[in-house]
Amino acid sequence: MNIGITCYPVAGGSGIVATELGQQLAIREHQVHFISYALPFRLDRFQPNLYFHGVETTAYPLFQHPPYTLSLAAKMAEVVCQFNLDILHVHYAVPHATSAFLAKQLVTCKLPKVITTLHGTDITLVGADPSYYDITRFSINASDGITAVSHYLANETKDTFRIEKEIRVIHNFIDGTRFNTESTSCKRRTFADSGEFIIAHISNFRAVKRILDVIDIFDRISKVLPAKLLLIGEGPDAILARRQVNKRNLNEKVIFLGNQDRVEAILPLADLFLLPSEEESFGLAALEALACGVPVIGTSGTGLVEVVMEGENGFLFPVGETAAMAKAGIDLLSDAKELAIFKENARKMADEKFNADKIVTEYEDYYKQVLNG
Ligand code: GMT
Repeated sequence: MNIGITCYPVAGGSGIVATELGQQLAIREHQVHFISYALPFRLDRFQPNLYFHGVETTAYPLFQHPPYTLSLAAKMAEVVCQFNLDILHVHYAVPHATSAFLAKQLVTCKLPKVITTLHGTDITLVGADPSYYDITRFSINASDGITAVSHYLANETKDTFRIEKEIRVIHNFIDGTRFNTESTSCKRRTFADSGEFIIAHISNFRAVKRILDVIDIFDRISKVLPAKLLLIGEGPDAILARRQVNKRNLNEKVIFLGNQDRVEAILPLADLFLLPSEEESFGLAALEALACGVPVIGTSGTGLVEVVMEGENGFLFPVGETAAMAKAGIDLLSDAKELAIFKENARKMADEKFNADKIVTEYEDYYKQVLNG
């Protein structure tokens, strides 16, 4: 198939899933065309069957913000006809599904099928904002196919946007050749002294990730057990995190690593991963941790329930229950036998349920269904 993929090119779950899907589809000999304003994060090496088309926007004194949605639609239409695309697969509804709808009105060649993959905040935060609600609902409904990364998100979308069409659930996936218990050449001593546990968190440091909860959980754990906290990622709340670390005198114990494009080189060193988000449609970062053999503590009532198996490879608690999260972390880290079982379960489950082969086949099958529909 000839497939166009649009995503946000920056570090973040939706862009990572889109990029890795494109790379896997190219391995399966589909022709994959990325259309975005910059080369996606993790699309960092040449690969046969994979192409990138940059979207240019023009500044003009009248524009407070150049209208990217329009430039993207025009570029999509151009690439559709030039490369005979069968499918335009857009990741993150706002504004990509709208651009794809516009592109379909523009093309003068064979019409592509538009598939929109919903990732999370495009529904729960941005799309639900009154200023975007109607256009997001319209654009989702106008898509030929809709997928969501969890049952939790599919249900949220149906409830919030009153969508009656089928929303196919296709979970996030993991390339086990990259993310595994041996995917690092780093030594534990790079970050921690002998006898210290390593606890990790990865996110875009937005409010939804509740970074202060991450620090509070770690603070409680580190009062009982020797431990270091690795904070990976950047974002608006990084400054809050630094202030909180200072305030709690945790400077010696917390290491800010910023954005990292090879998190698989760090994750296998960790003993525990924290993701106490307010909302999490799936939790790709948690899956990456599990694949590297790291148990997860996160929030219940989110899509994490589809990733973390309570009492087997992690624990989930209601949002904000940091004392209970810390206690679960302390109990697990204090029991070497149990911790080893959780680590093994984590790796095994990630590999069995969310391996790239299985999930990419689900996308391929869905493409075929939409093309024939
Ligand atoms: O986690 C983020 O805020 C980034 C966001 C994105 O769209 O880039 O991630 C969302 O998509 C990921 C990939 O499908 C999911 O695994 C994350 O759970 C989801 N984030 C939220 O729902 C907060």
